[in-house]
Amino acid sequence: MSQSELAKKLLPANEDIAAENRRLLEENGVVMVNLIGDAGSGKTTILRKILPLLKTRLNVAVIEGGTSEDTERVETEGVETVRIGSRGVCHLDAAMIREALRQLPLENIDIVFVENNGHLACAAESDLGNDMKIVVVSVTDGMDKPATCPAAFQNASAVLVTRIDLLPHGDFSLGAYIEQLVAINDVLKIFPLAALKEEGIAEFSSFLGRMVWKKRRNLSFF
Ligand SMILES: Nc1nc2c(ncn2[C@@H]2O[C@H](COP(=O)(O)OP(=O)(O)OP(=O)(O)O)[C@@H](O)[C@H]2O)c(=O)[nH]1
Ligand SMILES: [Mg+2]
Repeated sequence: MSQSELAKKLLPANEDIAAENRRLLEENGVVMVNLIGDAGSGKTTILRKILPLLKTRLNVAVIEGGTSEDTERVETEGVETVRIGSRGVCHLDAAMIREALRQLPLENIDIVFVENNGHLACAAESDLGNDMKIVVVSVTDGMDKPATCPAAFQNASAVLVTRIDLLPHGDFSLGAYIEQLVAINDVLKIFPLAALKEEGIAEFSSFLGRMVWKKRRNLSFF
């Protein structure tokens, strides 16, 4: 047996650790959101804009898979933040999240965001034990993401279509994009955002607040 085959037999699979994370979050009544998107799609900007709204009513934490600059940008919003050094990995895995969750006071937290890293196609496969996978796509990335990476949208709860402030400067059709998304997954929640201008941020934050409310009452999310 090769070393990698042996390691596969001995080490718990990602799905087992994800299930363990899910149990831990369940016990503590914490919602975990796995935020995925291509590099530079706008993940940290969105986090920075929703955190001030959410933290007025909820206890929020962030597990940051981005750079140390991203971690600082999130920390300035005054929420519990754990950084995962993820340089060189394709996406975060459940074991990394388990380590990060151990550093958080889960009994005092309502919602924890994971800023995943890597490419959308890569991160689309990752199960961290999260309640929701939320995909960030930018209008500057063109119209073909749903066609080239349908898996990312098939098992997502919501899609944030960001940089809509730039729509007048390109040939991106928001209506046609939404049609493609709905054809892949007709229960997707879709939020067009101009994060820098805070457009759509209140609506997305309210949606997250509702998800926490539902989890507290053991209601299904959708
Ligand atoms: N015009 C415009 N620019 C935006 C918007 N959101 C983010 N940006 C800009 O896009 C750039 C990248 O945004 P980030 O939030 O750092 O993206 P990210 O996905 O966290 O990037 P990585 O962590 O490096 O993968 C920054 O210069 C932002 O100012 C938006 O809604 N409109
Ligand atoms: Mg970032």
